[in-house]
Amino acid sequence: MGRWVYLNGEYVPQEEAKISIFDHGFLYGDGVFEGIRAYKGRVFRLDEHIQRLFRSARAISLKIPLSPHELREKIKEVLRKNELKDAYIRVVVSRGEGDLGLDPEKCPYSQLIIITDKISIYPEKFYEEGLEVITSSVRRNSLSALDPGIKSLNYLNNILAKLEATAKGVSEAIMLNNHGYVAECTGDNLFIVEGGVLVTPPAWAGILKGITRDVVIELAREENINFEEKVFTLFSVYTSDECFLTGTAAEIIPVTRVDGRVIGDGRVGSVTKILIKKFRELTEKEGVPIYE
Ligand code: PXG
Repeated sequence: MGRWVYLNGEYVPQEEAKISIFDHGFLYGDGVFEGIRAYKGRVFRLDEHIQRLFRSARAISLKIPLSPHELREKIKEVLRKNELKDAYIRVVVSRGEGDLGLDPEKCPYSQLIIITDKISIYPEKFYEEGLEVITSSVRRNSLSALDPGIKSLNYLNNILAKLEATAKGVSEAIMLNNHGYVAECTGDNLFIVEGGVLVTPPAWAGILKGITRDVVIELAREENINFEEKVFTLFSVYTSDECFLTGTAAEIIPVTRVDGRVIGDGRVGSVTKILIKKFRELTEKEGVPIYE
């Protein structure tokens, strides 16, 4: 089904959208990206995603060839051109074409791509019964090597953990940081509930600060759910009352089994249920309109 892709200032049919084999995004994973979602004609937390993209780019000294405002308008334009209302939006900025060496200075033009597609949602069963996850033997990148706060095109760290998850027949894996504390999952942040308190690792534990994570923290405040950002180990996960993951694609997804241990009573907990309900309500009413 022919969709349009935005590629460096032009609209190209997606099957004809090509980038150079000398692009450093391809050669070295040198670039940044965002995964954004639109619900019923509105883009959810668009400005937050754009802000994170610009911050990721700044962290690697990468120039984005549009202003945040221009990018915002372009994203809406691509969605309109493809007549999408519920969509997954992938914005990719790569270092662009250079030579075979590492030097980013040899790449004069960064490349900006906006891909939009239908969203493939997880089966409703996962939200009702919870997901089983494992802990990966692959540690999350250390803050001093490649800060996980940068949403870079270099996702091999996460892919290695994902391989382990799929090899064990599950769809997500918990990644610990170099010190053995829980960081996050391969494409989702992690929360636990212990003694009525909602807990998630802080940014300095070495995580991507998820937009969905921020929304959950906001919702918890509104619902008077006690919340704490702190580091914890797998022991806290195994002994938690509730556990769930958050991400743009997954939204809020309950976890009921970790490394073969049953979490809480094995059913989706009450705090998780409230947050899922509130999150869904928010996605229905909030967001930047595409067609206005
Ligand atoms: N941690 C990591 C490492 C991520 O990549 C999240 C947390 C959640 O962040 P947001 O802002 O989405 O709440 C992510 C983002 C996919 C896919 O197709 C998902 C992400 C990245 C790339 C692809 O499932 N998740």
